[in-house]
This record gives sequence, structure tokens and C-alpha cells, in this order.
Amino acid sequence: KISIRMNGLDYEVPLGITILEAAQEAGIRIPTLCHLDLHDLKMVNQTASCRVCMVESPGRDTLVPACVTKVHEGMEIRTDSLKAITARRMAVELLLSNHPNECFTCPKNLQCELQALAAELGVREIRWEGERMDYPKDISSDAIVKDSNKCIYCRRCETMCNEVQTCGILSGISRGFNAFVGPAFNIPMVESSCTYCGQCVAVCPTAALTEINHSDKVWEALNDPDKHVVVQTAPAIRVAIGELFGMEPGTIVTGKLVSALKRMGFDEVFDTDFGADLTIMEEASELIHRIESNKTLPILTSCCPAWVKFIEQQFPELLEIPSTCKSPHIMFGTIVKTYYAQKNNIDPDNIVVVSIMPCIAKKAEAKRPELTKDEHNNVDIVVTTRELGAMIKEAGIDFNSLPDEEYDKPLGETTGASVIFGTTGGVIEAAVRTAYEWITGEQLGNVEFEQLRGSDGLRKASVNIAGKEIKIGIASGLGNARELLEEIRDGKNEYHAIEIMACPGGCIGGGGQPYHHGNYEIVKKRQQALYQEDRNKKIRKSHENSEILKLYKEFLGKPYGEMAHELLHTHFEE
Ligand code: HC0
Ligand code: SF4
Repeated sequence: KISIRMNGLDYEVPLGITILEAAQEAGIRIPTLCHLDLHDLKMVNQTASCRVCMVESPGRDTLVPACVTKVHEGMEIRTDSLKAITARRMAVELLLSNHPNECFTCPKNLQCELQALAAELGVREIRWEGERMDYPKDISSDAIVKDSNKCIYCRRCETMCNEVQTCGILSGISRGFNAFVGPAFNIPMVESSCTYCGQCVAVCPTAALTEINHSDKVWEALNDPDKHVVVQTAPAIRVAIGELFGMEPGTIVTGKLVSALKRMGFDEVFDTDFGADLTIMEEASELIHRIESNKTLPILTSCCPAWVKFIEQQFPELLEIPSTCKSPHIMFGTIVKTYYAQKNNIDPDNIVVVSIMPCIAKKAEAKRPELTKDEHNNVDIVVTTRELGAMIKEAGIDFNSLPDEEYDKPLGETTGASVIFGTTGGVIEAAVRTAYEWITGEQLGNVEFEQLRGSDGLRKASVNIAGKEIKIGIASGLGNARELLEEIRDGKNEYHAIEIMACPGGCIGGGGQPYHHGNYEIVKKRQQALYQEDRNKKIRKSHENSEILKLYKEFLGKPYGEMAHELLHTHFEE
């Protein structure tokens, strides 16, 4: 430990830490903007480019950036001197001198970190007129909008994309006032190898990177009397959307969510969990089939569209091994446009399926050609948790005081197995619950497989099924996925099954979720809430879902059978 003096008080702090870390230990706030320290992901964005964290070091008679300057014995620091405060305000003013003045209409209005800092630091005028950029917005992809004029060159997105996701899409382009971060040679996003995982969007402090907003399409469908509008909600929404209405992270609001959607005017409110149970029926069958034939192992879960795009682009030689199952919300859309449409005598062309997802890549997934065959979309519109939150507010619904309501039936019964899909490890745990009982013919005493749980981005475990060790790998975050895939490609590890989710923590940490500003404790609370929701369920195994069994009996035939293959499975392309 060493002694330092901060704002006139003495502190003992560890050697080797930065002034910013020392201040955090002492409970003193130094504002930051470009700095982002994601311990859980072993990522630090330390570009020191924004100069918002300047503090005074009287001994040196100078200002230093707190995020990169290490403390030393006897160091004296003032975070609150006139010089420090003025320097920080000036840093924000300079950023604003080069930033569009359009907060009113900005998608990040009231959620922008730059805007919040201007308020916190009392910026009342912008004394300099910088040069503004004038780049067209990149709306080339079906998922992400890139507005380079709003880029403050903090490079958080670049660090996330390159170090955590190892996708290498983003880097610095141009110089001076015109500098921004984008794909190499500033090609449109759609021409890059972007997976649309949305993790760059999750960490962008401004609106340089946001999701494409599709809420107006939903309003149009809801106001079209000829359309029958069906909505489904992903597992991860119910434990996160409450945050947009001031609730604690991890508050379970399933009933209020259903209630809000009914008030918005959806004709039917369904749960993607039903699609997840259906996925397990197919995926567990596929797993057993592959283990028995000892062929094309390991099986990889295929429900995460950013991950699917990643393997298609980066490991085309491994495309034999992902499960061919469509993702749960796409399966659900397919069942709505076929079974549900027939049963209710509705022309599928008049049905609009809306998916509420924690994910930005789901927007692009819904547009994949093989899922929109013959102009017949499986899912028509995807909106994120954030977009839905804004729509509920637009509709004037007081979310917090809503009563709890139930999902519509049929197709409304769901299990604990499907709700844990929303967290890393959940899909494989759900599959194991079913595969175990199908293989052994025995009832599981305890359905909770602790060895598959956790929040580390890369986990390896095994489960004993009928005397055979089934080896399982679990990765969340594409960098971790890459490690597992390299092991498989190089024949270094013999897994039977692998679950991969592109976003750290799984869908609960998705790019469309309420901004967590790098605080992974929030993601962990959402995870605990999903496990609680699983425990709250009477039925906790997908193959015991009576409405799923009825669907097979009345319509699909056998799991993994001919009709199931035609409707519920897909293929991948290089
Ligand atoms: Fe997920 Fe899903 S669990 S990808 O993480 O599999 O987005 O929540 O909806 O489709 O069910 C996201 C979450 C889903 C799908 C499900 C899967
Ligand atoms: Fe990189 Fe994902 Fe952002 Fe694409 S969406 S630029 S892959 S972080």
C-alpha cells in the first residue's frame, strides 16, 4: 500500500492502480466518458481520448487524465479544484463543438452519456465552433444504424468488437474533426462481416451506433383492421424491461408485460418460451440421434443469429455441426402461420408476427432468405426490449401499476426449461433435462444442473447420462466461442454438445436490452431472476409441456420427423 492525498484527505491505496481507481475506492466520483472497464469480460477501454477525467496534480502543477495515470507514494491529487472542473467542462464543450445539436430528435435522447455529462458538469454554452461532420447515416443493414456524425471517437465499440467479440469490424477512420469509428474503408455495415451482435451498440455512449427502429411498423400493423397481429416475447425480456420503468434489475414482470401488450392492441400475446420448448423437442432428438450414431459431434446450439453469422463467416468448414433447428422465435412464427392459422381459419398472409427480443441480430435473422421463403415471413417484425419500453410509454400505459395477466392459449403453456434459454448455459441445461429422461427412461430427481451454470464466458462441464459422460462446452461472447471452435477444428477436445451465445451472459446481456453501462452486476441479477422464474414453474421440462405434445399429435407428427424437418429446421450458408 502507498499513501496519497486526495482533495485534502489522506488515503492508503494499493500501488499500481490509477487515480480513477483510487478515487472509486475513496468514494469520489471522477466523471469519465471514453473509459470503460468491464472486469467480467477482461476488457478495459483505456484510450484516454475524451479528456473528461482530468484532475489536478498540484505537486506536478499540471492536469492529468485520471483513467491512465497511476498513483505513486505521496501523490497529491485534487479532483475538485477550479482548474480540474474547468478542464473537464472544456473537454465536454470541445466534444459538443463537433457534435450535431439534435438532442430533441436523437434516438439516445435522455439516455446519452455525453448529454448526461453536459448536464452534470453544468455546460451552459459552447464557446467554440468546431467543424461538424456530414456523413450520411448508414442504414444499409437490417439491424444497426451507424451515424458517424455522432461518433466521439471514444473507441469503446472498437474495443468491444475486436477484443471481446474478436470480430475486427471496427477501427478508426479519418483524422481530426472528421475522425470516426467504422468498418475498414468505411464500407457500408451490410458489406462488412458484422454479425449484428449489437455489443458495440450496447457500449456506445452516444447515438453513433443504435438499432434500426421498427416500432412504427408495429403501430401500422396494430392500426390496420385487416391484420391479425400476434406478438411473442423472448425469455430475457421479462427480467429486464422493468428497468426501463425504474424497477430494480432482476425484477420479474412477466404478468405486467403481457398486460401492457394486450392494452397496446395485439390480437394474441404469446411467449417465445413455447418456441423454446419446441426447439428442445427437436434439438434433444437431434442430440440423441448424433450421440447414438456417433456422427457429426459435437452438436452446436443454433438459436443465436449473431453466432450463426459468425460461424458462417469465420468457420465455414464447421458448418456441418450446428443443430439445424430454427431459433425458437422463428419456430414459433412458423407455427403461427401454419397450425394456428389453420386452426383459427385466418389467411397467413393477414397475420403479422411481431417478436420482442433482447437482441439486435434477430432483426436481420428474420430477413434471412431461407426464413422468408415465397415472401412468406416466419416472423415479420422484430423490436428490442428498449423499443418496446418506448412504445409502452408512447401508448400512455402506466407499466408499474398494471395488473398481472396471462399469456393467451393455446400455444401458451411454457416450462421452466424454456425460460432459462435467456441466460448462458440455459439452452443446454434445458436440452439435457429432456435428453436425460428420454435416454434413461427415468425421471430426474433434481432438474437443476449446477455444473452448467455460472457467468464465466467460457465453461466446460460434463453430465453423466446412463453411465456415459456427456461433455459439454458453453461460451458466451464471440471471443470465447472462437476459442471453443478452434479447439474443435484442431481436434483438441471431444465435446458432445456446445452452447454458444454471442452476447456476454447470453440474451439477458443482449444488445437490445436496457443499457447496463458496463455494469455486469445488472446482467447477473437478470440471470438470477430467470432461474427464479424456472423454480416458479410447475412444469420444468420441455417434453412435459402438454400443449407441445398436443401440437405434435394434431399437426407435426413425431419430433424430428418429416413434417418437423420441413417446418422447424433450416440450413446455413457460407
Ligand atoms: Fe434469446 Fe432465444 S433465448 S435467442 O437468447 O434460443 O434474443 O431471451 O428469444 O429465438 O427462446 C434472444 C432470449 C430468445 C430465440 C428463445 C433462443
Ligand atoms: Fe462488431 Fe458486433 Fe458491433 Fe458488428 S454488431 S460491429 S460484430 S460488435
